[in-house]
Amino acid sequence: MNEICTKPLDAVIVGAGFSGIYQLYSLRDKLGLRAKILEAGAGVGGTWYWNRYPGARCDSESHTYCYYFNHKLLKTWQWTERYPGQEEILRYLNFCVETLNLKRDIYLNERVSDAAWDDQSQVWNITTASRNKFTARFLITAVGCLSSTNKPIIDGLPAFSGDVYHTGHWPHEPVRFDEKNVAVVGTGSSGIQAIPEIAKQAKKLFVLQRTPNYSVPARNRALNPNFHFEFVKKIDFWRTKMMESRHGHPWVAPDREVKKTATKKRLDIMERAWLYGGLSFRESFSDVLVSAESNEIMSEFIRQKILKTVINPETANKLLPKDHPFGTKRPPIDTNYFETFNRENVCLIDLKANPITCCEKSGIRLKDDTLIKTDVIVFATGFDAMTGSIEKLNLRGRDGLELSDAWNAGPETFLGLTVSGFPNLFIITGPGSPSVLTNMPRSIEQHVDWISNLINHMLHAGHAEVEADESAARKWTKHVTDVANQTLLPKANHSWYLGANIPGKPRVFMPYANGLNYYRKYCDDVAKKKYQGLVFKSSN
Ligand code: N01
Repeated sequence: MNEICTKPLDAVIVGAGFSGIYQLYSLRDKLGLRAKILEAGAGVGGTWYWNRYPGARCDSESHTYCYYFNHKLLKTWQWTERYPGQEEILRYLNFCVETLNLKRDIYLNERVSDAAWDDQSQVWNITTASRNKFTARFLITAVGCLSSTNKPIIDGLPAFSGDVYHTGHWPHEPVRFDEKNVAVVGTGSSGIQAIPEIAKQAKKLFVLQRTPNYSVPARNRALNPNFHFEFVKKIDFWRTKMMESRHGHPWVAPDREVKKTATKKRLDIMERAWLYGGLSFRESFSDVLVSAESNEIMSEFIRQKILKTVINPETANKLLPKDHPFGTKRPPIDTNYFETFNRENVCLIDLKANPITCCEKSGIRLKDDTLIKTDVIVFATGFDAMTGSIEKLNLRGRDGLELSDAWNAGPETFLGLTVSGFPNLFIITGPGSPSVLTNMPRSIEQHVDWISNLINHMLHAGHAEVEADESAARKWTKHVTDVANQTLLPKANHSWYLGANIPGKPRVFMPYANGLNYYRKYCDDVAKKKYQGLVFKSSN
């Protein structure tokens, strides 16, 4: 444990995941500032520190899911699989911290419990759960978009005598399911990854599904050792390709529409993309997220794949996603998800037809009075996404304004990065930025560079404070909604993109849907125009 620094700092960064690590490096090693990370966990890694459930794996391809800002990191680290698994990503992030010599500026086991802006001294006063206090001129939240777990409130759950886990807060000790009956609640990306792995071990696995989900095969594979050397030779090519794309992945949808492509041709295209696997399937055409007619053709293609894969027709029918267009909820990619329902030890329960009424000592009771006898319940029920982890920091801005009050009707930001009334606060991948719609490391590097350039600008110009102009933030937030409404994305009215998975959360489409390429140009333009949309103030 590092000795706690009580001297005033230039910056406190909250969180030691992908964003916090690069932000610390940028402020400390590029700008020469005194910066520290406060991290709630006992190790670095963020998402990849907490999400240790069986099958946890990234859905971005490994050579794209890493830092690009440092050639040494890129050259040295070699990924072993097409999609990196949790354990490998966590090792990678620890390797980056070691290589960049960042450890001494990261305080672990320090969960920020509140932070208040002091208008007089123009600093943030930050307190952690262990009652340590920090003062810093800049406060940067790097808490991730999917960190605050959503565990449903079910009557009687405390009386359940078995083990209860949440995929987003998985124990560090190995969890064994052998000879056990297991119930998994939730079939989002986490459930879809965990279910095939748990099914291999459990005596009996009950999958409790509320909404059937689309999923595309990942087609993970080991990487040929030459892959790394070829990739490193063309780093600039890969970087440019990703930064000029909509989603920060190294592909751009060709200029062709599903509905205008002849039936045989579009089937061939979809078959090829299905065989190749992964998220690029969605990008086989340009209009999947804007034309309901085109989307339905692709959605039906996936439904037919499910019907062909799952042997029991009743189970197959229950698995068919029908109430939202493909891609309007975050599309999972899987390894043998639908195939798992052909195993004799796996039983699918349709919670829409037969909801959970309560938990009892020995299991989960359903509306038709069935008792699912289980030894373990795994909640794969997601997160209070995008705003949950930021609001948990109990931020108080100018005049004691609480962030949860400022965001009462939904998050309002300028570019997803700054909030009016909260001086010198920056949010990495905040609501109103492309974040969760993109390959995260690309969005993170763009955010960190932009924030660091702005801080550098302030240091040179002698500004003491910066915050979003109120009308610029309002305008940006309206633009975020308008852009989403031009797509099919808000059509999945139970999606966490809209906050709909959390009871009482305002229904606002939170990520910026216009693409990383467009967003990046917008941010650059704001900087070029002397940070139009931001308000600066000098020292008191
Ligand atoms: O969470 P989710 P997740 N009773 O919210 C169900 C990223 N990620 O952890 O659809 C019963 O998507 C809920 O049902 P419904 C990725 O961005 C990435 O799986 O709301 N069920 C749904 O089925 C992803 O999108 C990777 O009706 C309840 C499930 O639980 C995000 O994290 C891997 C319920 C929650 O799905 C979140 O994914 C994993 C209740 N009360 C995660 N409440 C990769 O990189 C919720 N559900 C591959």
